[in-house]
Amino acid sequence: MKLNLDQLKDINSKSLDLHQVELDILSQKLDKKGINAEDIIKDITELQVATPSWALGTGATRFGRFPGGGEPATLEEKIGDVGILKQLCGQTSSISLHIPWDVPDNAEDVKDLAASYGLRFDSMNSNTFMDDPRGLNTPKGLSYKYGSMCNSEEAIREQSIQHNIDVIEYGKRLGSDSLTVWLADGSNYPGQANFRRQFENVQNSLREIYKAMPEDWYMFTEHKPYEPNFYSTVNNDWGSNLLLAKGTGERCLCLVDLGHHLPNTNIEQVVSRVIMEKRLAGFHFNDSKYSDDDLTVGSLKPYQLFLIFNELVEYMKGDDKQANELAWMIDASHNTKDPMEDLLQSFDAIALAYGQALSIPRATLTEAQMNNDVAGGQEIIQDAYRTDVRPLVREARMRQGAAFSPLQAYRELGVRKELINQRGTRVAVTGL
Ligand code: LRH
Ligand code: MN
Ligand code: MN
Repeated sequence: MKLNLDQLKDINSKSLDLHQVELDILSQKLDKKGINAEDIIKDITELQVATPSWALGTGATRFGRFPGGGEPATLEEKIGDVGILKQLCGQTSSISLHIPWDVPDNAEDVKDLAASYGLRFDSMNSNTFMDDPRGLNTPKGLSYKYGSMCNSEEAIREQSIQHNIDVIEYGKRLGSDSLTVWLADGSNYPGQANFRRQFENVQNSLREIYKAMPEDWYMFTEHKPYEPNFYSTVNNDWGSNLLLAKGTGERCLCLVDLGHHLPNTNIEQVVSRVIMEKRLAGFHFNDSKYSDDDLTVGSLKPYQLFLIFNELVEYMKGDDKQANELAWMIDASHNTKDPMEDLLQSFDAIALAYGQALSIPRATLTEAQMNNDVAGGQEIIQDAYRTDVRPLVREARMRQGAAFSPLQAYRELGVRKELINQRGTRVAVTGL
């Protein structure tokens, strides 16, 4: 299903006059702070965030699942859904796959189909945290019950290395250029495993996979302190992640998933440290209250998201070219929302946080910091956070032919209803 662009234009035109007034006022306000609204609009347009293929169907908790209708059942349909999201918000132009949840057997056709929607393939995710019932991630038929790369059994370690190499092969055919490795490896009880031995096994396995990557590929390692192992995980925090990345190779970088931190962790500071070490890969955006809740981006801690973008903007506006290569992705899962609506809200939250961070007068902030003006520094940051940058986000969308308010347009155009008409009330197959 492709949306009719004229319809989007018609919907926008209803609020065009008011938008223009709001944009003018905001541009003047920013101008007073020495900030050019046009620059922010351009930057917002350029920030493209990948959609994960597993977020297009209704998620679940371990207690149940409440799927809606019209969900995509095949990779082709998932690509179609991302195409719709792109048309609506203009903020996503790539899709990230999890093998074996979405296996592109016909990679060339799938690549062409994606290209017809203006989409490419983002980072490839391997999966050694479950045993696929079809055996698609267990080439030797062995179980990952006690871990994959950390496993005490060499054959299982070899199997997980092979699975990752298989994922790289799929990715090569799809035109991807990175592999994301998140490991569930760890232990559930003290005494179950030796921390050091597990870490060394993982480190050695990552090195083997790294050797199998094409020379222009990157490996992203993703840390997480708990779940599904609840006593220890091997790649538990940013420090371990950094050790693994450095021990693996130059093109191994650290991915930050916003839900993968212990309560009250200062994530923006973690981001700053990893940037300092030139090892930031990018993000899995989501939000959480308690743990890895995978809730809609910016739904609970929008200020934290803004502060993270504050660090990122400083990095992106600096001299390091690597900052232009960051991998942006949403990693959310929705049990009680239409997944497409949730994704649209997530894209919106990202654009707003980015726009707000871009509206911080950096030189003035540095001056306050250098003068130990504590209250002054806080004022500058909070003034930017309290600035309503929605007119800039709307303008960025309009210039791309997308909708002022993607969620509203999605509803007005009856997209879900149309998808239910086409696909029926069946539900998507995802691994979550
Ligand atoms: C692990 C994780 C990781 C997986 C995804 C499904 O919690 O964040 O990125 O690939 O969830
Ligand atoms: Mn993640
Ligand atoms: Mn997660």
